[in-house]
Amino acid sequence: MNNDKILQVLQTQLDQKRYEHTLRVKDTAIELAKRFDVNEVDVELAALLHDYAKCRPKEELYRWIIAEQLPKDLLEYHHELWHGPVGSLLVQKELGITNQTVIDAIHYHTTGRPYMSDVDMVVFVADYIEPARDFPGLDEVREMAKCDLEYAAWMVAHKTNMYLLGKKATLYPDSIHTYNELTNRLK
Ligand code: DGI
Ligand code: FE
Ligand code: FE
Repeated sequence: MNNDKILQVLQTQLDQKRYEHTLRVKDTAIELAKRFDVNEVDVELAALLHDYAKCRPKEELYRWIIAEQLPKDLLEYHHELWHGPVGSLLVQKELGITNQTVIDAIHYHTTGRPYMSDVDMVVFVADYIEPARDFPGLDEVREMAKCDLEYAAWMVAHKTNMYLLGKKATLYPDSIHTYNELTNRLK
């Protein structure tokens, strides 16, 4: 399936707001891939598909997690965490995607994971810094993303976890493990 066809599919899967976010993440991710010499073909496909399941009803996401080989502990955490893992499954089932690097980057785009691949990190960072985002402290992440991909990914993990702690949300284990592993790497 070529990327034009994928854009057509995304128009049917996503609402307008999410579709436009996806296009911005794709452009940002390609820019990062060029800068840090990461496989642009994998990055483009992963960025295009990262929120593939985002607009599915949470009841459907729940059913996929129950029915398929996905981590069951997701169900004990906020449903916002479900669209990455389920999306990684549905792009295989519905679009025939077989590239494991792409599948993993979609799966882990919300929480990250320890030992993230370069493609994982590019999507993780691009999703956070795309031009329409407006989080506190975002400019320093955008600056870091001009020179150090690992450090920028650390900042995303740190800021996301701080934000969640600030509102007394629970942290999914992958979110904590991502932060710990990136912190150790940067020491
Ligand atoms: O899908 P997007 O909106 O483009 O972005 P995303 O997939 O990175 O994140 C969606 C939300 O998930 C975001 O508001 C932060 C939240 N999130 C990330 N890690 C955790 C989390 N929420 C909880 N409860 N626990 C986490 O560990
Ligand atoms: Fe997402
Ligand atoms: Fe996103």
